Amino acid sequence: MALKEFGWDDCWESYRENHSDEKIGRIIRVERGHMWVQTTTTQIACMLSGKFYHLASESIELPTIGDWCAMSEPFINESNQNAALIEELLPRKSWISRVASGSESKLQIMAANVDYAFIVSSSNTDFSSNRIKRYVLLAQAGNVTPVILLSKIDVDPDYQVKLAELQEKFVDLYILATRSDDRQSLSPLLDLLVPGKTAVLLGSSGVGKSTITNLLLQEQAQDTREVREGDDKGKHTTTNRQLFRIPNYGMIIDSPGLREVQIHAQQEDLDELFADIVQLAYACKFSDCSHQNEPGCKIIAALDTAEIDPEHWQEYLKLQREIEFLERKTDVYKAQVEKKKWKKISADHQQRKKFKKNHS
Ligand SMILES: Nc1nc2c(ncn2[C@@H]2O[C@H](COP(=O)(O)OP(=O)(O)OP(=O)(O)O)[C@@H](O)[C@H]2O)c(=O)[nH]1
Ligand SMILES: [Mg+2]
Ligand SMILES: [Zn+2]
Repeated sequence: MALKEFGWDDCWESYRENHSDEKIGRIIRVERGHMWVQTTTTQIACMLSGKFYHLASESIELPTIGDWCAMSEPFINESNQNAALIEELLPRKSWISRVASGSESKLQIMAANVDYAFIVSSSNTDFSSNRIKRYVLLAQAGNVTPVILLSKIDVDPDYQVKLAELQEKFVDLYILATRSDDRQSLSPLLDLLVPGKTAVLLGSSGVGKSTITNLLLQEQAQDTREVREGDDKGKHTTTNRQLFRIPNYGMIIDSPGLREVQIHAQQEDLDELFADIVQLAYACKFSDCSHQNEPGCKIIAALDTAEIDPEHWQEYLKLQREIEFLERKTDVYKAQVEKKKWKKISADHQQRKKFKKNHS
């Protein structure tokens, strides 16, 4: 099988000079720390080489689903399987990040080298276009094209209202209403998923990500489970991350549902949630007021007269610190990616110069 069928792109071509084809592969399954890599000839169980061990478990430098990597010579592991070590992580062209669980301030890469994020939200009482907005921003921040899927429309007679709201809010985005009893409702996704393209399914537990995976693959590849009665919450049925190739089309990654806290907020969301504070701050005497001790500060005044609740204000400050931290982290990561690209480009340039010199 050719690497291109798994999404290999010319941007990584220079790595093929350093590693033979059979030692390059894409991570297609991640389950409780175990990984499987697809190469041109086989799927192989992989462990991380020592150089990754000093990294913390939430590090963005750890290989993840969708990553391209270079491996060691294969060997036989303790369960008598063919195995290899992942020795090098190839630069990512795109990514989906989240806030690592149990931490407010660490970024983790959930999926790499994806072209589309299929943001799934079911058409029920839990529907929230603000949550969808967060996912959209998350995808765009990682160079991924967001596509919105309004799922389970068969159980919502009013789904057209939600669809209209989405179309109005996300004018430039592709939005699709889907139902699991009609596979045709998903066929526009296949038009996007031409061979070589990869999409990742994102959304809360129970919205139907694995159901969509199975419908696209036309087989029962992933388990699906009833949602909880009463509040429509899913049961975190999917626990692994897996990349599937759709025969004659591109690839789809199914992953566990995300908890809301793990989608990091952006400044705009904050402003929407704390419109009262934003409005007051706008009226402060100095436009760069820090709301600590400046004269003419409307926030201090409002706190004094209890017009705003101190807890509300503290919550705002806390979220703002968090957002600033995450934005800095994301910027650092982006800069690293750019630098790597730049290094590679200049290395290519040097090589070409050398080649010219030797052959002229
Ligand atoms: N009526 C209806 N039910 C659906 C639809 N899509 C999925 N379901 C049901 O919703 C439940 C949850 O679907 P899953 O595909 O397991 O959801 P998931 O997003 O993969 O959930 P996690 O793996 O927990 O993240 C299952 O019982 C599905 O049969 C739909 O379009 N209509
Ligand atoms: Mg699932
Ligand atoms: Zn102020």
